[in-house]
Amino acid sequence: MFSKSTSDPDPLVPGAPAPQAPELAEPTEPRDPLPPKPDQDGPETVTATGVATGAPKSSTSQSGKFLTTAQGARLRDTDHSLKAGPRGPVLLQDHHLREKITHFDHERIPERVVHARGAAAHGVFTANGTAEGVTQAGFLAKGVETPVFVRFSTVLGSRGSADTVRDTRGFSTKFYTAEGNYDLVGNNIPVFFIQDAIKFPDVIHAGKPHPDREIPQAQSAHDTFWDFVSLHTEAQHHTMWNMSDRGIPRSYRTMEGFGVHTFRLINAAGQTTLVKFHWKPRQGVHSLVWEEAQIINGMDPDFHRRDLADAIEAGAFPQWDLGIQVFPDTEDEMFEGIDLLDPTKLVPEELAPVQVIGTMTLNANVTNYFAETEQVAFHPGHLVPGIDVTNDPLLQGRLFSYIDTQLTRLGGPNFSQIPINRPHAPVNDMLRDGFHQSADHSGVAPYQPNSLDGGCPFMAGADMGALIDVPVEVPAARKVRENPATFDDHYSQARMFFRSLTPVEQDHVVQAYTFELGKCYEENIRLRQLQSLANIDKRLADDVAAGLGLTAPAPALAVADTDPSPALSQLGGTWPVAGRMVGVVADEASDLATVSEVLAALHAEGMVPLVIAPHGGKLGGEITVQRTYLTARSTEFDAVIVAASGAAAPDAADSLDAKAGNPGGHPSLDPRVTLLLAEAFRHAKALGAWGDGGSVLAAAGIPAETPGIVVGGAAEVASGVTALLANHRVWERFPTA
Ligand code: HDE
Repeated sequence: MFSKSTSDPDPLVPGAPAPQAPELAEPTEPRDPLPPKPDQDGPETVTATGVATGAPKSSTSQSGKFLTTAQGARLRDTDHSLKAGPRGPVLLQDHHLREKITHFDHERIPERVVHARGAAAHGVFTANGTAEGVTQAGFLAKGVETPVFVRFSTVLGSRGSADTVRDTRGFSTKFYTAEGNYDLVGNNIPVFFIQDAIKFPDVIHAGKPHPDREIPQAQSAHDTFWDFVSLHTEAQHHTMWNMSDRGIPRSYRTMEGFGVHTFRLINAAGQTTLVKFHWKPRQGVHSLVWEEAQIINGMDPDFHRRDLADAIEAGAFPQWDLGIQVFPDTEDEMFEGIDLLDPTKLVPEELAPVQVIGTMTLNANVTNYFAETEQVAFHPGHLVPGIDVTNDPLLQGRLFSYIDTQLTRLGGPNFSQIPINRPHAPVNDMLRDGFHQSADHSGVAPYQPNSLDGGCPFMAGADMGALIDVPVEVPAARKVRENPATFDDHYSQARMFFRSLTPVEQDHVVQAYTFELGKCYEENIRLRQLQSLANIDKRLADDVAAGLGLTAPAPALAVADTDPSPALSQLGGTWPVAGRMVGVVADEASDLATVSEVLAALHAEGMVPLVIAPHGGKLGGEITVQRTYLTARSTEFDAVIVAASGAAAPDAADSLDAKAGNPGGHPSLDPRVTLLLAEAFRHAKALGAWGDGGSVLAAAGIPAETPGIVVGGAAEVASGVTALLANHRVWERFPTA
C-alpha cells in the first residue's frame, strides 16, 4: 500500500544500487517524490498469538521497477486492449484490461458522513511529565515520545468542497502509544451544538444541503440550518463561535483544538480527576476575514490543505502544546456552577488554567492521501490505561457511532489492519475473518478460556498496563428520557463569549450573522434567530436586525451575567512569524539587488517570501518568480512589499507622497497589482514599499499615513513588516461600529 523503501535494492536486478532519498526543497520548486516515512508502515505483521511473521511491512505496496498485474506478472503494454486485429473487436480474454478497469470502477469508497473534507500529517508528541500526577497513561510520562497522525477537517462539506468555508473544524489526533492507540477526536471549537447524541442526525441534516436541490454546499448560510438552531436553542453557543472568526481559520496551523467533553483520568494510586483537553498552537490563533475566505474558496479551494503541506515541506513544522484543565472528580461533576457533563458549556481558563502536558510537532506529510488521510479511522473510544470517558450523553453516543460508521465507510470490521490504523503496540486479539481480513492468524483457539493454544492470549494483570474501567458510582435512578436541570441554560455562555471579544471581533460576529440570516429566505426563521440573539445581547440583536432591515424583539428571558473571559479573544499577544507568506512585487526594471537582500532578510526570519512578477521564470536571470500577476491574489499573502524601480534611489523614504501625483511612472503599475494591494489593505494586512515602490501603494488608494504601512529604506521595510506580522493583522485598520 505504501511506497517501497528507497533503500531496498531491486530484487530482480542483481547488484542494482539503491536509489538515494532526495533532498527536501522549497514547496514552490518542482521536486522528486519524498521518501517513505518510517512510521507509515505500521509494525511488523504479528499473528494472533503474538508471533512476528517477518513479512515485510509493505508487502502489498509497489516493489520492483516493472509494471505488473495485481498478480505480479510483468506487462509489456498498458496502452492498447487486446483486439482481433487493429480494427477488430476487443477480446474478453484481456485480463489486464478487465483488471485495470474493474479496479478503477471500485476506487471510491463512501466519504465520511461528516468531516468528509480533510488534510492530515504525521508528527511526534513529546510529554513533559506534568500529567504524571493525574494519569498513569504511559505516553504522558516525562520525556516519552509518541508518533502521531493528525487529521484536520471541515464538517459539513463533501470531500471535494472548499477549505475556507464558515464551519467548525475537526482536529483528530491518533497517538500510536506503547499501550495501544489513543485517539483524541476534537474540534477547533470547545463546545458542541447539542447535548445528547440522539440529536446528531438532526443537526447534521439541518446543516447539510437542502434535500431537494442539494444546495448550498459546505455552509450553514441557509434556511434549514437556522430553522433548526433557532428552535433547538442549546445550539446557540456553538453557533456564536461559528459566526466569530473561529469559523474561518487562517490555517489549520493557527487553530486551537479542544476535546470538548470532560474526560476522567486515573493515576497510579487509583485517584481520579476530571479534565478537558486543549491544543494551543505555538503559531498563535489566527483567522481569515470573511471576504478573504470567500475569495479563497474560488481562487484556491485547497488553501488549508496546501498551506499545511507546504509549511511542513518547507520545514516550518507546526507545533501545538497539549494542555489540560483539571477539575476535582466530585459527585455532582460540577465546577464553579458549570456542569462538566454539558458539552455546550466551556470552563473559562480564568477559572481553571490550561496546564501544558506536552508538545506535538507535525513534521511529515502523507505519502498517499487515500491510504492515510482517507482511510484513517478515529474513535473517541480508542483509550489507553489512565484515560476514561465520562457520562456526557454526547460522548456516550459517539462511542457507538464511530465504529459503526467505519463498517460502511471502510467496508467491514477489519479497518484496524489498514497500515495507518495499525497500533504500534503488539496486537493479539481474538477477532477473526470478515471482509478484507489481511492478518494470517495462526493457532486454533480464538476463544477464551482455551487449552489448545496453551491458554494464549493471556489476560493482563492490574499492574501490566491493561485498560482501566474506572468503577464510578452510578446513583440509583429511574430510566428516563430527560436532561438534568443544569443543562437548561442555553444563553449565558453565548453571552459570555460575545462579551469577551474585542470590538473588531464583535463586529465580525455581527456581520457573519447578518450575512447568514440574509441568505435565509424565510422571514420567520430570521425573526426567531433574532429572538435568540436578543436573549444573548441586545446590541448584537439590534445590529444584526438593522442589517436585515428588521426590528429585533425584546429579550424573552432573563439570562445570567458572568464575567467575561479574555482568553476567548484571539487578539493580543505576538506570535512567531515563521512560515508566514510575504508577497514581493517586482519586475525586470526593479532594483533587483535590493530585492535579493529583502528576500534574504525575510527568509532569515523563517518567512516564505514569494516574488510576484508580470511573467514567470527568473527576473534578471537570477531571482525566481513564484507568482505572476495572473496567478497571484492577495488572499495568499500575510503581507505584501513593493520593490523600488531600479531608476529610483532605494532610500527615498518620502517617495510615496512624491510619486503619488505621478503614479504612471512605476513599471509595476498594473490593475492586477493595485487590486492585490487594495485587497490586502482592506483585509488589514501589513504593506511595505521601498523607494518609488510607494507610488504603487498610492495608486492603489492606500494613504501613506495609515497604521501598518511601512515605507522607507528596504531594510526598514523588511523589519517593519516582520514586526507587524507578529500581531497577525493591523487590527486598528478595521473600522468598528
Ligand atoms: Fe463526530 N463523527 N460525532 N464529533 N467527529 C465523525 O466518524 C458523531 C462530535 C469529530 O478526521 C464520524 O469516522 C456523533 C463532537 C471529528 O476522521 C461519525 C456525534 C466532536 C471527526 C461521527 C459527534 C466530533 C468526526 C464520521 C454526536 C468534537 C472526523 C466519520 C454524539 C469533540 C474524524 C467518522 C476524522 C467524525 C459521529 C459529535 C469530532 C459519523 C454521533 C462533539 C473531528 O462517526
